[in-house]
Amino acid sequence: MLTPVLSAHWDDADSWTMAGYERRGGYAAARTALQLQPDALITLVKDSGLRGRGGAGFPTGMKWSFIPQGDNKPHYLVVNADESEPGTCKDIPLMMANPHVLVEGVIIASYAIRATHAFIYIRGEVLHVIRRVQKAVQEAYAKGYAGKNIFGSGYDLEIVVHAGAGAYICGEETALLDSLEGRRGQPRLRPPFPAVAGLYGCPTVINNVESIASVPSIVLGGASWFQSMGTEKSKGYTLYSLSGHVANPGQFEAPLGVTLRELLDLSGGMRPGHKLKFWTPGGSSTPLLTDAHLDVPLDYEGVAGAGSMLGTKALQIFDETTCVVRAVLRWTEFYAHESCGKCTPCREGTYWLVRLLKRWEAGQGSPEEIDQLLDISDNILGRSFCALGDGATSPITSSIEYFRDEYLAHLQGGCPFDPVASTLFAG
Ligand code: L3W
Ligand code: SF4
Repeated sequence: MLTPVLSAHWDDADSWTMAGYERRGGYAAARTALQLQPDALITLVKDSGLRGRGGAGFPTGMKWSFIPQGDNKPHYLVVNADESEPGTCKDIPLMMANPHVLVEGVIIASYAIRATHAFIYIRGEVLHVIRRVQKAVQEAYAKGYAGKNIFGSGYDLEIVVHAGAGAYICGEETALLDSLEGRRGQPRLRPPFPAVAGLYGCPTVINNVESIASVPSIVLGGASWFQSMGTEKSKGYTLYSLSGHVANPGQFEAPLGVTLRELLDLSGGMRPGHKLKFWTPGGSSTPLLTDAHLDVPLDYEGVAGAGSMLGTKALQIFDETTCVVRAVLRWTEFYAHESCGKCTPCREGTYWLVRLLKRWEAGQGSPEEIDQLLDISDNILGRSFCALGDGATSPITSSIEYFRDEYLAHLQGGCPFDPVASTLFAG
């Protein structure tokens, strides 16, 4: 069931070096791609069915095709490597273990959209990853795979590795662009989408690390090969990250449409002696699911049918020892801290959600405050400027849907899991 492509050689001692990557056939895809017409590459990626691996699942080839043809403006490729969604740990291991597959994908994607500059925007806290990718880019320049006249094709490309400063909101594509331009990272109004007016007001494709890293395999394997994996509308292989109360947490590369039950089998199951209570399919911005959803196909359609979203494929697994209210409080504190403050529903709403949840966890809530939590969430969802506000409501509304009794149990003297510590949460 595992389909190791991106992660196939992560255990090799030199998996991250140019020598190691080329020994495994690295950069053959870029050589092939630069002999094709750019439009043929866009058609290939469209036909493959590749969808954005950052969370939203937007068709990658379609996004590339939005870049205007025959205009005089510069085009840019920006790789969103600002991996910060709670529980998400796929892009950072990928960049550490196999940075050259990303660099190769950058060359192919930039050529396809006729960009002469590409930026890899990496989360600022992960200095070791920034250094690793910088080293790979330097190696590519030294070999003539970046810079002037790549592979003698006449195509020029400058690749810049940019370090963010550690704000979750800078993973939102337009806030990322503001940050890259040297401003405070805050979301821009869309439309216009970046494909029309992005970096410095020019047509820009922004793709997640994993999306770009998947492109070389599509060039070599072909659209049919990629389509042979996955489900009807969610094609290909992808990286799932499992964390929390599982026997063996880590990254698992498998086709879209695999189920949590199957992934748990691969990771050795729950930690011994414990059973699944709740989980997130794609980080904390996706509604929680329970053990009733063990057989939901982990693709964009299957998870949507279960009332959640696939998101970043960050499966955070919690067993029966976890207090759901405390977990939700912790996530909500994250959103309140990371709210950029631009719009009122998110800025004020997340603050009040934290205040209420702290009272609940300390046993100071009242039954009607459940309705207040839902009411505040309702005033954030769909009324915020960007997806951060919407995401902040997901753990709250879904946890109340599935665990209302556990909220009410907190009214009997605090957290039933840890009554003494719960008093520390008193607001
Ligand atoms: C041109 C149109 N382009 C859409 C493009 C758009 C963007 C992409 C997806 O949120 C999700 C969010 C989080 N013309 C277009 C168009 N586009 N219509 O398509 O756009 P959208 O609006 O569907 O989503 P988004 O704003 O990019 C991303 C979810 O991800 N998430 C968090 C992710 C966090 C990470 C991380 O830390 N690495 O990825 C978790 O679920 O909630 O739903 O490029 O320009 N007409
Ligand atoms: Fe900023 Fe939150 Fe509004 Fe997004 S929803 S613009 S993060 S305040």
